[in-house]
Amino acid sequence: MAKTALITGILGQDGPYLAKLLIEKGYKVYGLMRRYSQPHMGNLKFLGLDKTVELVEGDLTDESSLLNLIKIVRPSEVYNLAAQSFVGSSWDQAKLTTEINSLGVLYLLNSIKFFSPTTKYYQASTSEMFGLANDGGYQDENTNFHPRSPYGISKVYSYWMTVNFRESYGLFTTNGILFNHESPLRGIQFVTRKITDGVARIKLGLAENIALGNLDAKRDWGFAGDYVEAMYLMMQAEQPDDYVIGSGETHAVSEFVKLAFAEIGITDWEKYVTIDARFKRPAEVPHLQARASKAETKLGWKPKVTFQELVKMMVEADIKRLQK
Ligand code: NAP
Ligand code: G4F
Repeated sequence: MAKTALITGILGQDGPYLAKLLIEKGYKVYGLMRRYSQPHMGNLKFLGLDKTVELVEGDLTDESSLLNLIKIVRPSEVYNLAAQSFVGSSWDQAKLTTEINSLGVLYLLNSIKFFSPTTKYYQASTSEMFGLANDGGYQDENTNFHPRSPYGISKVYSYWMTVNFRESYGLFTTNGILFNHESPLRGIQFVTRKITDGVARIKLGLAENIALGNLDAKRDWGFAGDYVEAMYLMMQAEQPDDYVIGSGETHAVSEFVKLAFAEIGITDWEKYVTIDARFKRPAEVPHLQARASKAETKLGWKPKVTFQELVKMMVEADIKRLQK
């Protein structure tokens, strides 16, 4: 019998990459989407998956929709990728962020506990939970949490709820604590896509500059296609556990900008970037850098795409997209 997987957040960035991987491995994949007046299938289409993933309706804020779904589908694995995932909006929409990212996880875990306790559960946890905390400049599974945004706080709740369902009820639940990962499917409001889209527009004469916020923040950036492999590996491990996933390298936003402009032959990038206070945050996470040695040792996971390759891939994809 083919394994079945339910992926929430199927229309976002990670959902389609994960669906592709699981379909290649022979899974039947269900994708949870909320109700739309006009569904946006762009990311699924980009990977040629719009006809192979079976879309099911539901919403993380609606407990009964999740109870029904788990009762009917009883998937082998649930990958909970759905979230209000944009840190910048989480101050103004703190309640909604909490309802989706925290309570939504509780509803989903309860649905599994009641109707399909053998289902394995993956929780999309995040390096934002570390916030200000680090150990000698790095973050790993033993680093304390000091979240800096309502988003980070909402994810600390879901992290611990995921651990608690494992400890209380013996469910197979696992947290992937993923550092920033990007791709041509990244939402346009996140800084990497905003930069690569802006650079592509400047190259094609469609824009003159890019307005950004804090250029000094440092992130550990990788490629989403590599990171979904880590999600899959965590779910195949003999015992459920929690893993930090990242590249181990950190770069300032300004370095990303510099490399992206270099891809179109511009070296004096400062002339094309304006600083706009609207894109600065009430509290910043200044430095993220993963120590992902546990994932390497226990899962055999390592990222393949380098930072430079990622920037190039995203700039090229945006130029191509705009030329169309
Ligand atoms: P994304 O592109 O923002 O996708 C999130 C998806 O969740 C969207 O498709 C969204 O639907 C869906 N969603 C939001 N609210 C929902 C609700 N109430 N019910 C059902 N679906 C809902 O995020 P991503 O980059 O793929 O990230 C996937 C997950 O990993 C997220 O949980 C994120 O917080 C976490 N994470 C991401 C990173 C990263 O660097 N990308 C790092 C660490 C952790 P719509 O399409 O309708 O908006
Ligand atoms: O691209 P960002 O919005 O991503 P952020 O806040 O690091 O969050 C992403 O990664 C998390 C994992 O660590 C995920 F959990 C989360 O869901 C999301 O995927 O911002 C990156 C950095 C920040 O320091 C921000 O202040 O870029 C800085 N920045 C500078 N100018 C900007 C801008 N960010 C955005 N979005 N827009 C700007 O104009």
